[in-house]
Amino acid sequence: MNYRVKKLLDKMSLEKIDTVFITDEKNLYYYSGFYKGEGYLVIGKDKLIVVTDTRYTEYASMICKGFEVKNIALVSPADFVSNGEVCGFEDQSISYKKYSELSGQIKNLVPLGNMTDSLREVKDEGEIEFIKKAAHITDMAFNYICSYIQEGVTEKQIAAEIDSFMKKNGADDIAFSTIAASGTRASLPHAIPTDEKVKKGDFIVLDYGCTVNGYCSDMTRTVAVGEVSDEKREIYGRVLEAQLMSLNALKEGVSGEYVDKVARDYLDKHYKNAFAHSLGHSVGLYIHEAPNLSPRNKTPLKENTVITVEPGVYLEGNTGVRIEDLTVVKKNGCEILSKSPKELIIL
Ligand SMILES: [Mn+2]
Repeated sequence: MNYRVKKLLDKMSLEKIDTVFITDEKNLYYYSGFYKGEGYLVIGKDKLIVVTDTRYTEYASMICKGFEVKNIALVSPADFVSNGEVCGFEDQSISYKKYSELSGQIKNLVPLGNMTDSLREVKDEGEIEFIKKAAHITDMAFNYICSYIQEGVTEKQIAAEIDSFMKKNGADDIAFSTIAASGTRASLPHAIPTDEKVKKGDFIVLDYGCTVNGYCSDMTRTVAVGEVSDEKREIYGRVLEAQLMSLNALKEGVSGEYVDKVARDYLDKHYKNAFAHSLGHSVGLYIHEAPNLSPRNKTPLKENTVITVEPGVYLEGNTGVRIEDLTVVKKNGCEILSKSPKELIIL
């Protein structure tokens, strides 16, 4: 039995849950190795089952060590549960359709909250290796895109170049829709690339990442085109300073709230309320995972949490800057996985 399943069984026994149904696609992969498959897992003491359809049964038998594989057409969830058992379901992600099927068959059904997700918060060595590979491809793409960007290319063209570069260089896929926001649109933290052409004096916010073996990377850099005004240079310097200060504060045992506050207090002094989102989020099989670096996270951070540090300043109708690194929380600091330069680059 793999150590992830073992840890889950320990948690289940503490909560007095006999059997869990895992329906979340990423948790399916995390606990059984079943990548991009459809179906569900049944996990209990002496009970490790992958239920899937005939497109995947042979694959699942090869990949999911220690699991029995059942054909979804021939079984129903109730077949795996004996009378009186307490069963858990993933209430935070299950579809209403799947929930209806489960609850129609199983009496003692309880919501698991974040039990199955929370085990993914701390990454193991193998997971960190995949994330490092993804971060490396992301860095290579930054180097490439700096040679591509010039006056007259569009945001959409820039985004397409980044995406195809990453796929040609070993990424399985992009981790989320690439952001390339130029001109006044740089003030939109999650801008969608348009046909707008890059102009002299623009800032361009580039926020993108890729996946390797299902694990995501995430990085943001802001570059200037042609020339940069004193105002823009100053904003850039402040965001970089806030980012370096918060990277310095990040380590095991401090809270997400604390690290967020380091950047927020500094930026608020210079640009009141212009840092409009939280400082960072964990990254793993999902691009946004818990825990976060945010005013709402008062829990001490654990070693080997993979988390972003991404302060920004957004001035509506004017411009915006964000600088984001992907990091691993360590005992006495953090390891920065994003290696792309952070001094202001003028292309
Ligand atoms: Mn991010």
